[in-house]
Amino acid sequence: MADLAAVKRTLTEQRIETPSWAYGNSGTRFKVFTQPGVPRNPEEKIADAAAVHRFTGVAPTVALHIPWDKVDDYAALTRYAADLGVGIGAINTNVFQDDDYKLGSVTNPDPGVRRKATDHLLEAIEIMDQTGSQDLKLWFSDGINYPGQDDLRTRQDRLATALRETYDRLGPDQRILLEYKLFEPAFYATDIPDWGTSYAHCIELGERATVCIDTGHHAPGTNIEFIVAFLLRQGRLGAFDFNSRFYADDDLMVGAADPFQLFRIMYEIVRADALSPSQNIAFMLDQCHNIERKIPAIIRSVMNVQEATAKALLVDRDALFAAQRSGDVLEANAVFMDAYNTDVRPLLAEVRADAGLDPDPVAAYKRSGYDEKIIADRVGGNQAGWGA
Ligand code: AOS
Ligand code: ZN
Ligand code: ZN
Repeated sequence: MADLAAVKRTLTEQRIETPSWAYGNSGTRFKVFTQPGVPRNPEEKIADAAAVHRFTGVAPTVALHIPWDKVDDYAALTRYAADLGVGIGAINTNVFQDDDYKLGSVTNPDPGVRRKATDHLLEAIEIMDQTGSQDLKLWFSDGINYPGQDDLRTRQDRLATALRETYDRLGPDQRILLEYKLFEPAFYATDIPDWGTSYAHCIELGERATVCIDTGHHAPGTNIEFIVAFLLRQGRLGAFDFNSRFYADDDLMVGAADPFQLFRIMYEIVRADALSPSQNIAFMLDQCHNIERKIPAIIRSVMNVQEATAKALLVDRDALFAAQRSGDVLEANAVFMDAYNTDVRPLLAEVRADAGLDPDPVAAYKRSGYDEKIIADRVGGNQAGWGA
């Protein structure tokens, strides 16, 4: 049996990072639906992230995206966040939004565009110096649409050159989170399409380069928990971008489409003792709430991660390992499924009550009046930046 007191302690220590862009308006390429009360500036996004933290107690950092969250004074923004009870987390870069990047950013055939893109990555590290962030999150939309459009191998060389320059600029406590994505916006070949490509570049760069797994960035049917287990074993799992998907990069609430997959992922984390903040794995959300209210959706997402984690912690590992060693296939599977099939909501309600929180964060948020207040106060909220 899992030790319940230890499970509760671990759940109290869990940390989940929310993304600034999830608080803004978003949509698909067909339509961005605006919502009343959405943030008009980075400060208001941070205020919403702080609200999520107040109700959940486990979301103390917010990831920024440059230039969507560009301000003149990042040290002041960091102090503003601290006053609201949150910290600035990963700095996300954007080398996909300018016309210049039509043929790629750091892999573009034009050296001038490559320079511009790399300079943006270096600028993001300067911002990290001011916010105290340790994580530089890199996602490249780079790729090609047609066979022969550009040289696949040369593009890898260009990518490696830009990554090297960026890595060499990192401070001693900073690291790279290198994200991969199978396709979109490039439809034939993406320059970092999978975890293996990201991992190989990380190995080439050095130990402060780690892989970021966005759960929506795989081919259907990919066994993501295998990737998690593999990268953890190699010490190269840096972060998650959690979300869920039915088809492609849907960016829906994590745990909504496939809570069982989320449980299997969290089991590998627990199995590797990698949940504690001291293990330095950033559990981030990367979601868009196109049709639902954003703050309660983010609270729900945080709770979904907590529920999957609680179930993973409840796996009776002694019994599981014993069944595995003896080759008892059905018993091993039964032990695993027992944990998954446990209703952990009462346990999490207790964990929250013990921490002085409302046991039902979504209901507490609804009662709080925060939603009504932002709707009244904020007129003319901004789009997150894009519709993905
Ligand atoms: C894009 O598909 C990726 O998931 C990115 O991580 C992210 O959504 C974007 O870069 C916003 O920062
Ligand atoms: Zn992502
Ligand atoms: Zn994505």
